[in-house]
Order: sequence, then structure tokens, then C-alpha cells
Amino acid sequence: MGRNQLYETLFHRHPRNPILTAADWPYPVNSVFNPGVTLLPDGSTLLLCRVEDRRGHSHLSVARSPNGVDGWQIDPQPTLMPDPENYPEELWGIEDPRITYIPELDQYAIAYTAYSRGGPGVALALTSDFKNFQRLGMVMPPEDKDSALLPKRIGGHWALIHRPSSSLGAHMWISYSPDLRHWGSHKLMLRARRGGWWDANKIGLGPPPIETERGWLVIYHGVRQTASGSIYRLGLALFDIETPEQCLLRGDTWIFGPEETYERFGDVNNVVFPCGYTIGPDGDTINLYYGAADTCIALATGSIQRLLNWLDKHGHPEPENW
Ligand code: BMA
Repeated sequence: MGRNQLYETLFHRHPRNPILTAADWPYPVNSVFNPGVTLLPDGSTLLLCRVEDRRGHSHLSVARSPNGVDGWQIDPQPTLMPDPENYPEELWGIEDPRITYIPELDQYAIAYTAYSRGGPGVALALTSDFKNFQRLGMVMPPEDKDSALLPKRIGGHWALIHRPSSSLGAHMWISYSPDLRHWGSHKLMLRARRGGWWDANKIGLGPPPIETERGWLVIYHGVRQTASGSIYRLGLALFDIETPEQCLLRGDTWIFGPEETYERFGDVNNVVFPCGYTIGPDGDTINLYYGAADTCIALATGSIQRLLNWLDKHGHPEPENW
């Protein structure tokens, strides 16, 4: 139940939330949250979950379900562990994966946060079976996170959305590469607002962008600093298909935020943090999977057409980014 029904509800929480918790895990863990998501060719849902152990370090583990709601089969051991001997940037864990299926490679690309003494950076890995992974190493140095690869080349180049941080704020950027290893042509994509806004100073990509006929539909998180800590909420923006750094529409208000107990209270209070979704057979239903309070995994469902309608009504073009 939303706090104020006069705001349109775009995402409806599943009645069985939270759908996955540490209690479901086949080995000892502290928390499971922020999963990357993909629909497998057999129609089942795969979550690549961030799993935190009691050292405080995260690894990634696969949970599969025929209907995306229950009957989860969880890998009996961690699926992808940090490998600090070969990849020192993973010393303190790997976090927050975003999965993109890349038709040209017939592989899934996973953009994740690699965390170490140098800070959090963005790493890439490729897989075709979620058992064997080919690491491409760190592609964006610290401090950078909240990254996903677009599913196809833009003007002949791969495109990676990410969120570097500086003393002037944490904004969304997009960078381009001929080979997934060397990145340049960096462009500012979406700015955090300033001052009293819900998305002031710090924003980041949520799940990978949703490709629509109108453009790339982006769900992003905004972080509000308050006297009792941060509040992570979600906003909407639309970007040009051929020039994804060009923002066509951005909403002013958040569309989803922590309201239920499992979102408000946990290891980190007041966090909803989606890293992936599936699209239903109708091509319109979006099942958004999100970490709740850095503790468990929840599901909310919406309609892509309604998200676009909402942006038409409430969004406006962004002024020149730079
Ligand atoms: C962000 C990321 C997320 C986390 C969120 C709230 O910076 O580290 O993994 O869910 O903070 O703690």
C-alpha cells in the first residue's frame, strides 16, 4: 500500500515479498540482495545474486526459478567468487552485477563492482552458461560503479553506462569501446540534481536500460542524504536510441521508494536497489528484482507502456548536460 494513493503506482510489489532471503541459502551467508537478472531461453528466470558473508565480503551466486517467483534452485556453492590472486581489484568482494545478453557474441556480459584497497571499480565478465566466466578485468578504475553494457554497438562501438564519483557529485556517464577492453569517448549522460531534490548529489543506473521504440528507458536510483542516513529511491528517464547520452525526458519525482518493512529496515535501512528485470511474453510487463535494505530480494511488476506514458506526462527534456 503506497503512502499516498494520489501518486500513480507504477510498480506493484509481489504479495510474497521478500521472495529470497539468507534463510533460503544452502550455505552460510549474511544477506542476499541486488541481483542481476536474465530470462533464459527455456523461459526460466536466472538471478545472479549478490551474497554477503560474515566477513562482510560479497560474491555472486545463481538462483533459478521456472516462474520467477518461487521454486528457486540455488547453486549449492558460490557461483562466482572474488579471485584476488589473479584480479587484485576483487580483494574485498564483487558486488551488484548487471547482466546484458549480447546477441552479437551470443554471450551474457556481466558488469559488476570489484572492491579493493583502491576503492570500488567496474569489472566485466562474459559467460554463456553462468558456470564458466571469462573475466575482462577492471574496465573503469575507482571510484566507479553502477554499470551495465548496452546489448548492441552504437555507431560501431560497445557502450558502457557507469557512475564515477568526484567531489562535485556522482553522475551517470557513458563510455565507448571497439573491443570491450579499451574505453574512451566518455560522455556525461545524466546529472544528479543539487540541493533539496530526492536525487541530489548522487545517482546511478539501476538495471540495464530497457530498449523501447521510443528510446532507452532507464530506471535510476537517487540517493537522498538525511539526518538519519541515506534513502535510495528510483526515478525514470528516456534516452535517444542512437545517441544514448542524449536525455529525451526525465521525471521530477521518484516513482518507487522504500515503504514496506523489509525495504525500510535491514542491514542498510531505506534502500530499494534494482539491478535487473525480465520482460513478460506480452513484451510490456516488466518484473523488477531489487535488493531491499541490503538484506533480501524483492519483486515488483509494472508496464513499460505505463512507464512511458508517465514520462510523457511528467517528464521534460534535460538541458545540455555539460
Ligand atoms: C550502494 C551500493 C549498493 C547498496 C547501496 C546501499 O553504494 O553499494 O550495493 O545497496 O549502496 O547500501
